[in-house]
Amino acid sequence: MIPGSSDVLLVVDVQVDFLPGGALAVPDGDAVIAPINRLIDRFAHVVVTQDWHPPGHVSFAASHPGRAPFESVALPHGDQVLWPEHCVRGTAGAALAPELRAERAELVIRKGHQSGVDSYSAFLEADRTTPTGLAGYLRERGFTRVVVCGLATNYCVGWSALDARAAGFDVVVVEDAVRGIDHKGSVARAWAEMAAAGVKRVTSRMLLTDQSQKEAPPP
Ligand code: VGL
Ligand code: ZN
Repeated sequence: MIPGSSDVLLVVDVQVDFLPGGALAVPDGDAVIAPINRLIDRFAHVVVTQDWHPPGHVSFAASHPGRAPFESVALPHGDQVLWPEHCVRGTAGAALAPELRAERAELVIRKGHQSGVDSYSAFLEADRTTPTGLAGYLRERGFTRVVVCGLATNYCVGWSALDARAAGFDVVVVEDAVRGIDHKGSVARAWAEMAAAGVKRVTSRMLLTDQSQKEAPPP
């Protein structure tokens, strides 16, 4: 499982607003930072995403008079969960977590930047037709395996993993380097959907320790 030159680490939305104290805090969200930093040290190639919304974005409950966060609304392209205002482009909350070793990222991809369309996925916007360009970038760079970590398991991580699979990549999600926004078993459902699509689930230890050494016969 040791990362090689055709592997890319995809670090999803490790941003101030998704950490404890943030506008849309993921419970225990800051716990992903230490394992992700260890992974960043081991990968030759790192891509980072940022949820990056304009003010008044369609995913904000405040943009829909009379609606509250965590309700859903029907949009022309499908149902949209409404969120507290978060990750407004250029604000402190939209910044990457300061402790994240993001300087190693070769690409930062921003998503959800159209005012009328959300994008949980790093690959395809919520209209399910507008690409972000990430699949083409990864293909052109010759990457074949995408290792996904970050926030939140059942939204941006899960959708990105499924879309990476659909785009033809081998996909691995690092279970101790993700956290979810659990709601009536939705994190477990996200893991089941990923497994059904052929997404592999590993621990960061499996990527950081050379398994071949363990299997070697004792001297
Ligand atoms: C996310 C909800 C709204 C995420 C982004 O990063 O998982 N969740 N916007
Ligand atoms: Zn968002």
